[in-house]
Amino acid sequence: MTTDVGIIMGSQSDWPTMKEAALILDALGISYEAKIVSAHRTPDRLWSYGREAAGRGLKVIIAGAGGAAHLPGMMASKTRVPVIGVPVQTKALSGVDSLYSIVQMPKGYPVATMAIGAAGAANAGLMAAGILALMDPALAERLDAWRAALSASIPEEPKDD
Ligand code: RP5
Repeated sequence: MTTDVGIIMGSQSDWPTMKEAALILDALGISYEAKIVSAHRTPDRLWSYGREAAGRGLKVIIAGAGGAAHLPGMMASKTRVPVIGVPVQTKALSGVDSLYSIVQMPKGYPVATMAIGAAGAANAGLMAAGILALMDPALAERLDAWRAALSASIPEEPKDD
């Protein structure tokens, strides 16, 4: 049994954000692993993770990092497995630094870049689910049900607190 999604992040401090992706994958019954892989602090780990990703059967990688956030782009340079990038919110520059570090990839090595922070991480999980659902009709049904439940939870009119 292979693991479908790799959630990787630059630091333990990214986990509260990246956990939002994991919660979505849990809710949709998608197999994943979560690993700390830092472009700067553990470059050898990044290299071996990228080198082995396709052979291990990973189908999507969700990569989150903050600040000088090189992890998603470097991972995209090392594997053909699609990489979804999550810019983690930072204290100094509110995550705009992370976003700019991830989004502006040169031609040839794409990273599908999400919004900054928790919403971006959750959407990364949903984007991974959408990709996997192309090959998995049962997952497609679960994803459709998840989306319908979200829609149904939105009231038609606002109310006072
Ligand atoms: C990045 O530096 C990580 O992705 C993290 O968002 C940021 C800060 O890391 P810590 O100093 O909290 O470990 O590499």
